[in-house]
Amino acid sequence: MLTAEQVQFYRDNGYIVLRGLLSPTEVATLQRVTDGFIERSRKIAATDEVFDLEDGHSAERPRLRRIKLPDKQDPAYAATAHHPGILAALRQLIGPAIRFDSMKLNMKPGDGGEAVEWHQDWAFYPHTNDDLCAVGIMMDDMTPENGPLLVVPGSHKGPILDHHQDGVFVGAVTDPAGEAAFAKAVPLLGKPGDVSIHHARILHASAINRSDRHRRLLLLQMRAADAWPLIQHPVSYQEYDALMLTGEPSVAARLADVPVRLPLPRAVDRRASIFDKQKPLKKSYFGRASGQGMAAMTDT
Ligand SMILES: O=C(O)CCC(=O)C(=O)O
Repeated sequence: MLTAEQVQFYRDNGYIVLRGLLSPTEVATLQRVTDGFIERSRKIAATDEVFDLEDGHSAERPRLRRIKLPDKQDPAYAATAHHPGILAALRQLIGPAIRFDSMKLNMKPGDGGEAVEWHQDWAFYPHTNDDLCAVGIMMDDMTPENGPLLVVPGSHKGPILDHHQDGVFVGAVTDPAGEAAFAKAVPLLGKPGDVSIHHARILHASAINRSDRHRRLLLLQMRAADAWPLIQHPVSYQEYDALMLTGEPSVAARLADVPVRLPLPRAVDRRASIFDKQKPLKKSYFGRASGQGMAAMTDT
């Protein structure tokens, strides 16, 4: 149960970190399953439907940056969407009826795991109202060095910045106005089992992993049941209904006065990972681990 102060903090700032929401046993299970995927990735040479690999990945030095749709890959991941502590918090933050959207496991291997450039999730999937958030389950220590999530407090109440370059959606803020806001970012540090929740409109990013250890963050995208997607419509009503986690589904979409920019036209397929969507970016905020081809605006 969140306190009234915690709920107000989320409303004002657009994020919250909840300590120890997952038990040590629950986290150990996720870590063990994930270690198994890292081992399996040694046999994979190129990004596929499950494994999203950094350049330079090899059997000797696996560079797995994302497990795609982890809920479809192992029941331990799928179970996190039904976690009672997470659902209880979400009921207080976005309402009694909650629908699952999707899940991803972002890895950032040690010694240079890739940055995620500044963006607002809302720019990727606007809905009829903005009671949407991403739940981040920390599977490792999140430290200043290993590329923790960075968020700009209060930016969820601001505009949706331009995520287009040369007229196509590139999944990262290209509006120079963003830079003043990025300077106000705070890192979401924590321990395995801590959980962050950030609003779909908040400006966020994460830097290169400069430690020698993994930084693994399981991200669950959640939405109020009456928030309906403005694009990427569900394949069927039945399938959409099956995504309900708690409360009653509704066909009465709630319309809110929210800023919307559609992520169109697209530079790459909409199912591509954020790493591939952001690849065409000419100007990187964090630079590239390899140092090739990009001038970093800052080096964090
Ligand atoms: O893994 C991270 O640090 C951030 C990922 C993120 O924001 C995203 O995938 O939308």
